[in-house]
Amino acid sequence: VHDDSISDLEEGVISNLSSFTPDVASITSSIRYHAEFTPLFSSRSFELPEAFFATAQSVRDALIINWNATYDLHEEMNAKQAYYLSMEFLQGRALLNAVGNLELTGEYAEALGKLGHTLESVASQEQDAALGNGGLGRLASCFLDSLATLNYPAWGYGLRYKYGLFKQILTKDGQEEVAENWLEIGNPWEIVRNDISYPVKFGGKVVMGSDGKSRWIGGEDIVAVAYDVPIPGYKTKTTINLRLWSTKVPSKLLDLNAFNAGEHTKACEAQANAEKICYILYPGDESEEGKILRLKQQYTLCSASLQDIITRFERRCVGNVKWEKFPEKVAVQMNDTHPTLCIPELMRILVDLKGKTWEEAWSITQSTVAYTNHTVLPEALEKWSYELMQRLLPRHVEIIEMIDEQLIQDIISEYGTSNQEMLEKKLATMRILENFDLPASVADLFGKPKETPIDETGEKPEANNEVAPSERDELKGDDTQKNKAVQEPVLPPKMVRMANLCVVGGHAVNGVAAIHSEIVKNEVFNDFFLLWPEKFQNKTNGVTPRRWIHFCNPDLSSVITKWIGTEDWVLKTEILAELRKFADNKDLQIEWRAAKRSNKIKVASFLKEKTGYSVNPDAMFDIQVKRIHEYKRQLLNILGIVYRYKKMKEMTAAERKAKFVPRVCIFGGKAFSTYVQAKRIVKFITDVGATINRDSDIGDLLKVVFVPDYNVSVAELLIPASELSQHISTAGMEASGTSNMKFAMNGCMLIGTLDGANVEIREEVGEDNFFLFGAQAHEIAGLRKERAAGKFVPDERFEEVKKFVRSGAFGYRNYDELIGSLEGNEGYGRADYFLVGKDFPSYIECQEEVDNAYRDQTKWTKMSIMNTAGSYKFSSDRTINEYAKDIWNIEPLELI
Ligand code: GPQ
Repeated sequence: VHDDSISDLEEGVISNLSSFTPDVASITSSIRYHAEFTPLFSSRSFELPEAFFATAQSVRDALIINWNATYDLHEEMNAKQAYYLSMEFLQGRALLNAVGNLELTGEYAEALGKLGHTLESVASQEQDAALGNGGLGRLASCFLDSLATLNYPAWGYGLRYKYGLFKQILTKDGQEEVAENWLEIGNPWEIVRNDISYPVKFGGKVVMGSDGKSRWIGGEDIVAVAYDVPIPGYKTKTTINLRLWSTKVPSKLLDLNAFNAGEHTKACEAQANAEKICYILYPGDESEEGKILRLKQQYTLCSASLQDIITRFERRCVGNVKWEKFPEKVAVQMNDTHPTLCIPELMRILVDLKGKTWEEAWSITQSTVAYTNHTVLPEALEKWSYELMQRLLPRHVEIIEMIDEQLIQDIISEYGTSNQEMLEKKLATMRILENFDLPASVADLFGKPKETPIDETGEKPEANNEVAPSERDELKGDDTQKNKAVQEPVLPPKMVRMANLCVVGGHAVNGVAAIHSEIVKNEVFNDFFLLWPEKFQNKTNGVTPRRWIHFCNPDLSSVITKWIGTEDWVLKTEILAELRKFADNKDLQIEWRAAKRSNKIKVASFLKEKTGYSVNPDAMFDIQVKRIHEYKRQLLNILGIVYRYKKMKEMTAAERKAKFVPRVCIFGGKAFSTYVQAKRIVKFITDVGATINRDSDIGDLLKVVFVPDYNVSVAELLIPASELSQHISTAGMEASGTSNMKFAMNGCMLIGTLDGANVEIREEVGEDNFFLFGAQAHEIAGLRKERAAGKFVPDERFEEVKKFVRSGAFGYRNYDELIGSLEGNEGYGRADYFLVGKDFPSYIECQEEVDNAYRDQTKWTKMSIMNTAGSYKFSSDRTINEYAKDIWNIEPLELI
């Protein structure tokens, strides 16, 4: 039992549970026991979903034994521990993963068989835990799996949102969002820790105490309560902890007087305000958000987690606390800028509460925290209004101001003051505070008091001066603001740049793929890189091979194990490279294709059930699943399909058959609820599908299906069945991508640009086994300039496809805005910012190559094998080992 001593009673229970032996008989009786004693359900029947809950509870018992043992080991060894702080964990379902990691899949299947169920049907009852939006959240979950598997002393910290990511429903009008109450029937995996809670405060003011120290007083008090989720490693007892915070009102604040006087509403107000913080996951994906609630969420995560980490550190020091040793015991990783407040919060605790000097606290903080950047999109680099932050976190703002001042001094001492123009530019890009006067301490160095220039872009106006692309529509419609700006110029708002604070306050900054880390160094944070080159690193993302091949694709997994002769590849993915030796072997090829086909059959029946469309499992399954975003260019994919359809319609049936390989084009992904253009894309894809799928001339030659409500479980079904997957972002814009890795592992060919991790995947699987097209990252800025200057001459095939859409081939609604965005006319923002028109010709030519390759199934199967064989680098085990060694300095600790 964590964080306090074990009572005699609990000890008795634990020793009793330890006798839980994982044979079929004891598993059966454990499931029966839980079916009977889970008060939610009647004991007379053992039906779904009761069967799921009882099974999950029985698995949970086994996890808790290992979880406690892991905790005790960490406590006893007092080794350095890493903490991964993330606003998102996209865990998906846990049951099959847990029994698989415990190596009890066969036993549970047999036990459930005896009780009249299959493990699969029981597992399918579980709700996806969708406490994340997309890649960033799923990466955090893959990292937890690897941390546990590799026996690292490490925990995750996050928030327990009552409502996770919305459920997507597709209607005739496009996407609709419905709240999904994933906790409604209970979450069997969490353990509520009413014994572990911390106060968190907002607002109030800062006063100077008689001891000369700042004190933060008054304001709104809430309490963060821990909910623990055990995370089992694969083939190891190590079971680490994901601690999620939920918020409530401190009991002393429940207004009893008001309650007694019958004013129930008032009494509950504070409670509602506190609980609201963890009510809902912010449904954004790489877009800026400015609501107080989001800042409260971020601060709750940082404050509660740091208090918890510090409590543990102090306890493990057993009466001999040496704060300078803190970085030798604790590493904190900030998953993007969302947990940036860790930096001022750790400073506040050390200086205000633990009596450290500023210099001591700064050195401890810097050596403890590190920052991962996940995007170069300017609108996603978080900035907070200074005024708002001051209202909510007045003491933190003081601390941030001091860090900013210290940074200014560092910059001046590095560059001197002789070249004032250069210095001003540096300050303008690097300062944490934006649109601020220089602090008095340095202002006189500049002759006269000066405002720092407003232009934040420094040397690269074209890289950063853009209007946030995803916000274009919203800006376009807002005439009032435009007019106002003309009439009375307003002062630019004072902002706090969280990314700059992260770079300054941490000891390491990393990008998530080689090309992305280069862009981070040479563009996004170039001035910081020139000042502190040693801070910058690359950590190419990875995915867990357990969930993303071994468990989700058992058929292919058995084929791999059979041919390599060992199952060790699940832990040591480099062994997958041995498949290369057999890539031409006919027998392997037959087995390989059979595995793929059985996965395709499952998907075909899933598509029928979800969308009503019937698809031919012998057609090529061509998939693009990811968040809907203009930079990910689902529009390029669907326009390619429209072009293909138009060509088919111009041919005779025989010509069509000779020219085109039958394809099922599958889309999936959610659009941010206010991202108008993304929602138009969803609607357009479903409209195109509706027309093509009922066209009897076309039949099985082309089907277009949009799978509703794409989530982790849907991914686990689709990825093993895919033959071609699309990763076609405008070069330089996708930080890494992680589904590209999952597809390659499952023997799927990629069509893609030289962007994110595609670059490294192509290197590993070989150029011949990757369909490459499109402009390269270094060309993009020039192409955009050319485009804006009206110098771009579109390919006639691009003109043709746009004209076809406009002709009403798929109805008329919405298409003006969509097609207009590719032309930049009628106020639809910058002309084709994502360069769909530029890449269209090379894209459709590349798709012809895909057809040609697919016709030769022997060749295609070999390419497929080469993709799995070359995917070994993309295991999150490799990524986590790199973080552990290069950033966290932690060592594995194994339970025996
Ligand atoms: N990513 Cl900043 C997200 O999913 N959400 C975000 O808010 C940000 C980044 C993604 C990014 O787009 C992908 O390219 C990465 O593969 C992924 O993070 C994990 O690094």
